[in-house]
Order: sequence, then C-alpha cells, then structure tokens
Amino acid sequence: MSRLSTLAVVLASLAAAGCGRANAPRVGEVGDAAEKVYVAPGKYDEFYAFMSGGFDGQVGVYGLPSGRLLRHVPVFSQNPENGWGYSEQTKAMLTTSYGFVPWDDAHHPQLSQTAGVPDGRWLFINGNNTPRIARLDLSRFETEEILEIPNSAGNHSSPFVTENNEYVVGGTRFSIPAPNRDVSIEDYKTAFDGVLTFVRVDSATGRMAIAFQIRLPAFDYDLAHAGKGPSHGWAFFTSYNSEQGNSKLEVNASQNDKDYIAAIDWKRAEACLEQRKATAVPARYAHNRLGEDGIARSEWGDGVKMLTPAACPGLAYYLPTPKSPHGVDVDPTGEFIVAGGKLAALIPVHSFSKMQKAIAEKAFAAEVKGIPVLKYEATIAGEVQNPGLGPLHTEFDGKGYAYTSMFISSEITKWSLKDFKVVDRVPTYYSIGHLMIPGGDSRKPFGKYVVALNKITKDRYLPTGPELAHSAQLYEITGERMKLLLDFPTIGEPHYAQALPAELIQDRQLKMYPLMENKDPYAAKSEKTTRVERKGNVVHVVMTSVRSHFMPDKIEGIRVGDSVYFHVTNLEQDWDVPHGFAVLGANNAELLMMPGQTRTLVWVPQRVGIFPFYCTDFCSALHQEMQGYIRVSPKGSNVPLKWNSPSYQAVAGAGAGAGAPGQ
Ligand code: K7E
Ligand code: CUA
Repeated sequence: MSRLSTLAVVLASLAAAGCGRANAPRVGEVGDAAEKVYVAPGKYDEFYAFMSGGFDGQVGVYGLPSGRLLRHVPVFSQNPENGWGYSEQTKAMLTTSYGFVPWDDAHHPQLSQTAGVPDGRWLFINGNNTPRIARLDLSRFETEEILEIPNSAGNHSSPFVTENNEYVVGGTRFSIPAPNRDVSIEDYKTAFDGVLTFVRVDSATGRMAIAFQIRLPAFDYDLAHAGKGPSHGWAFFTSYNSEQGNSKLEVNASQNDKDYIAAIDWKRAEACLEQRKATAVPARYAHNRLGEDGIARSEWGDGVKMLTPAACPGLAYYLPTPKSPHGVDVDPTGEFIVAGGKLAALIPVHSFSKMQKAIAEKAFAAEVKGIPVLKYEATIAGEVQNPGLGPLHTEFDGKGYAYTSMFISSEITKWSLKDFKVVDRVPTYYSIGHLMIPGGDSRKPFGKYVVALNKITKDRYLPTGPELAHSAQLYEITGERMKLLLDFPTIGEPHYAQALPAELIQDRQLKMYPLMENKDPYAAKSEKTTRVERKGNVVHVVMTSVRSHFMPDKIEGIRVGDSVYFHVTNLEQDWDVPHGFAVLGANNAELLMMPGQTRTLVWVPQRVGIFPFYCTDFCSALHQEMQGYIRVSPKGSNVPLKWNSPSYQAVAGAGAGAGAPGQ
C-alpha cells in the first residue's frame, strides 16, 4: 500500500494484536497442508509467480505451491550478482532524462495477454519513483526494454495491460506541472496536471512506444485496470485527493466522501488522435533497449501527443467512488469494476453496462474541468456490506467469486459477484496489501490458490534485527472456504504479483546464446582471436572463458590510470554453464557471462602491482584453477604489452622482436 493513514496504522496494529497466532482458524490441518504444498525433490512447481520487489527494484520469481524462490531478476536496480547495470552492455538500460538512475520502486508486475489471458511472452513492471515501464522477456528472464514516462511523477497506476497488449498504461500518482516548470506549490490547483499515459506494444516484438497522454485534473492517480470483453476499449484509473490538497494529504485528501474512478475510452482517444485533436507537448524521455547484439542503447523521445477531455469529448468520465479508492479491478466478464476504499467499510462495485447507459442518458451529477461526473446511483451495481475494514485490492477465481484484501482488518474476504454477499473470510498475518490468484485479473483465471502479500509481518519468522521479512501466504481456494496452507518470506516488499501455469513457459526457455550468432563487436568466438589492444590510455582485453581457464590469463604492460575493458566471451554451448569474472579492486561488480555471451567490465587500476582475476561461478572441478594475473606498472612505464594467447605468439613470432604487439 502506498499511503498509510495514521488511522490505518493504528487500526492495523490493533487488528494484528487481536489475531491469535498459531491457533488461527482454518490453518490447514498440518499434515494435509504440508502434502498440498510439498513439491518433492526433483519435481517442479505448478505455477511461476512473479512478485514485484517494491523498493528492491527487481522481480522475484517463485514456484507455487512450494513458495521456493527460483530467481531474482534485475530490472531497475543494479545487480552486482550478474553485473546488471554495471557491465558496459547493460548500463544504458538505467538511463533516464535525469541521468543514470540505478534504483527504483517496482510495484505491479503484469503478464502480457492474448485475448485477455496471460500468454507467457512478457512481463511488464512499473518504476514508481523515476517513472518508467520495463518489459521482461520470459524466455530469458531478462529485462529487454525500459521506457521512461515523461510528464509523470510516481508512475504508480501502471503498467496494466489491455486484452491483447494494445496498450500498457501509466498514470501519475503525484500530479506535477506538465511540462514540469518552476511554479509555486500554492498554485497546485491551477498549474498542476494529472497525466495518464498509453503505451503501444508491438505485437510481434513487444517493443513499446508512447502513443498518447491525457491531461486530467491534478488528483493522485493511484491504480488502474483495463476493461475486458464488453468493456474492452476502456481503462479505469482510481484517484484520490480530489480535494487537491498540496500538503498534509493524510488529512487534506480525506475530506471528500467520494473521490473518483476515471473511466477512459481509449478507442475514443484513438479517434481524436486521428482527427488531430491532440497537441504536441515537448518532453524529453529515454527509451532503452537491448539490441540483437545484446547491447543496450538509449534513444530519446522529444515530445508526446497530449489529449484533453475538453478537446476530445467522450474521452473521460468520472465515477464517484467512496473514500480515497486504491485498487480498481475488473471481473473476468468485464461487467464489474470493483474499487478498494482504503478507509471504507464497504466495497463499491460499478457496472459497466450501467455506466454506458448513464453516459447515453447523460446521468451527470456535475462536471470537473470538462469531465462529466456520472451519478453514483446510476453506475453502482451494488456494495459489498461488512466486508471488513480497508479494502484495497480484488482478484477473481473465474467461478463467480471475488477476493478482496482488507488492509486494516488483516483478512481476505470472499464474496459473490451474483449478490455481493460475503461468503467467507480468513485472517492474514498481517496487514495484507495486494493479493493474487494465478490469472486472477484476466478473462480466465487459473484459480486454485490465492496468495496474500503482507506488509507488516511482525512475528512470523525468526527475527532479523529491526527489519523483518515480509510474508506471502498461500491459501487454497478450491473449496467453499479458504484454507491457509503455507507462508514464506519474500524479497523486498512485494506489492502486486502475477502467476501463470508453468507449462506456458517452461519449455520455451533459452538454454544458451548461439556463439556463432554473437554480434558483440568485441566477441571472441575462439581462443585464436583473443587479444589485447592499446589505444592511448584505453586497453581492450578480448578474452574467452571456458572450463576451466581464461585466455589470455597473463597480461603485462598495463599502466596505472588506464581504462581497461575486459570483454569476456563465454565459449560454452551447454545449458547452465555461466562463467564469472572479477578482478581485484574493481570499483563496480563482477560479470556473469551466459554461454555464448560477451560481457564487458571496465577497470581503472589505481596502483602498481600484480592483480589477480578469477571465475566467480563454480563451473567445474577445476573452477578454483580458473584464474589469471595482470601486471600493473606506473604511468608512462615502457613495460611492453604482452599476453599469453595465440595472437601474441603470432605477432611476436613474426619478428616483432622485443616490440610490444598492439601498442
Ligand atoms: Cu496497493 Cu503500490 Cu498496488 Cu502496495 S500498491 S499494496
Ligand atoms: Cu568458470 Cu568457475
């Protein structure tokens, strides 16, 4: 949850204190529960779950039902484990208009969809702090693209996808002037904007591009979900702070009884774009992509097409929604739009068909800056009464039930989409934020489990100093009543998560990069082409690694203050044989080269001496022998450049005498 009110914190601690620990109701019978989550050694989990790392800036990949952590995929944050954001090939992925930003706060993973169902191709995730959307390729578990979102500050209501990834959306949680400029904060109501973003996704390559933005009143646009089925063509964004407070929001944004869900007709937006109703707004933003050569490069955007509701009537409507809504979720049929109200004691459910009727009949209660506000009674399908306190997020099982997380009362409430009656509730330990059912925001949820992603874990695990691990809890939802089976600690702070059946992606995994197709300009495809070249103060070491040696592994003639580029190619063509590369005193990180891949580390030696380098990834019985030495001489020294690989012998043998090849 992004915004805790003091009230919520107080209530949450009360709720947590009130929960008995071990004797909570309906924890699965121990043997029974253990059997249900036990994945025998050598067996695979049924689902991949992708959990955002929150302030960790990465994605954690877990198996379900075991809760085993399978991988930690770097996205917005540098990762010294494999050199992500440190290696020359990946640094540009973290470029923004603010410079190199090696961290972010990642909240919402979203699987790409075909016909409204997760298709296992890509995973999108938002960077909240320095607004960005990343796309991961699920055949490699690697971030392939990061697009900066301009005119935005806090890209929180993002990156929710439409049914066929026509768009992934962005929305600013903190309104700012767009374009940003030097104004008084007192001028919030007149000078600030709440900008939503629609990003096109190329259906073949996944490549993203900003299609258009929409300038809305300066509220805080918090969460989003796209329509589906009958509501395909629409996207819904919650907002809070319709009071337009610019300080002490805890109080100032909790005045109005209702805030709004913005309903955006993106097909109407497309029509307005065609009719040239958008204005060009200058905006500089970075667009970073890994090329076919495995090297990230940044391109720069210089402007966006901006639509306003005034210039494009019918583009946006506001649905009044109680109490600073947080989540907004669309049920599998596309008819119901469910909001969370952080401070609410009921769950409002809007009807898409009623909304359309209200629009047709102009059942407007007011207008805000050219945006019709629909009458609450005209769009509301019903309210779930007494669901608990502090509803945040809702997922669906595809069998007619919705599951809503209750932050304040720390529970999951299951209710029927038929009559909006609560049918079951189960405690969480403690203070649940998002929850996730595999495929639970899609047209065809895979069901089976709901996972609670908890915020304030307190006493669940062995204590680890002032900070305790967050918990994920796995509940079975195949029966009438939910049953807690397992909990496990998570990395960072998962906000949202998504999951899909393992069979959708497990057989499509890339096992190695074909060495002969390696397009890195400094790749060495055999030991014969390894070499060391000096160009002024810059030295390129073109090196290979294979079980269990580097070539070359003995280099002399390096000088203090040189920029030494180690381009290390992994010659292996076997699955799961990375080699590592690390050098004494390097001021960045290691490299981890996948089979067939080249990665480059820059090292600037600061002092003379002998510097070992070695392989960091235990790769064979002779892994400990996988090492080498570099001799560093003073600046201006005339120690000749020399190395022990076939290229040097060839040059030296050709009569260069005592000369230093490559110099
Ligand atoms: Cu509710 Cu950032 Cu989606 Cu946290 S957010 S919980
Ligand atoms: Cu290569 Cu260890």
